[in-house]
Amino acid sequence: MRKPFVAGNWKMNKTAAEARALVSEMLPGLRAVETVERVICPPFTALSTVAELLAGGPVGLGAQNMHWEASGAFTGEVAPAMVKEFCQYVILGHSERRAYFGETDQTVNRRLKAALAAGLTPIVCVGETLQENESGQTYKVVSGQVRGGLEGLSVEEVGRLVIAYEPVWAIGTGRAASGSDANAVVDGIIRPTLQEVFGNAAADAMRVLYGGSVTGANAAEFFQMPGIDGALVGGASLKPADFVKIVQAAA
Ligand code: G2H
Repeated sequence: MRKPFVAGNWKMNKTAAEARALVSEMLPGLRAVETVERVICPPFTALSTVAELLAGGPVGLGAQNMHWEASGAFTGEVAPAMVKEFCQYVILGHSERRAYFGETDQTVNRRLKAALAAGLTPIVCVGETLQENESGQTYKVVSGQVRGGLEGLSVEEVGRLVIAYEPVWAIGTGRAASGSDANAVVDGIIRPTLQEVFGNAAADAMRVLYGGSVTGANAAEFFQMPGIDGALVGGASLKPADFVKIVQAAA
């Protein structure tokens, strides 16, 4: 009942010219997997180029962040309407934004409200660090990120977003969580928190992705889990054969 969802987070990789070549290579394979909602999230500077390649097709386009203000004196920032001009999706609160750029649950919440108001589908990232995991704080941290990030949203708004669970210790390290570890957080922390705050139906309907060193070789292990509805893919989304394989595994 929850449509599988796979998004590729290119992070700070690929010029517009390189993006054109990469998307052209993976597009036929991505187009073919109709039962999966599939999304590519290149850097801002490649959005216009990639939007042209995806126009009118089934593959969605997302940005990797955006500001909450509509316009004004915010040097270096990108506004919701600027993202919406090219994209249908936006990643918010990625752990790299939290760790390196001061992102907090409060700023994620502001971005999230602005993204929903702009008609974008937000992909909201949550996840604990290694130190938090090892000191038994996973419940507190992840549940707190869900509560804080989604604070003040209506049930209808919660129905228009996707959550990505990305344990920070598994990101870009080649050390993926196990499928059952990830599922334990998704169905043992994230959905119960949603249930408490927004009710049963909202918790059941929420698509929750796993992210962190997902590859063509390990994707199926996550997609077999009852609570995991797809993946947010970093490194492997830059490899056409691997990314198409991950999307196929989600079908
Ligand atoms: C987690 C993920 C994509 P990777 O950041 O958001 O990246 O798959 O490279 O661990």
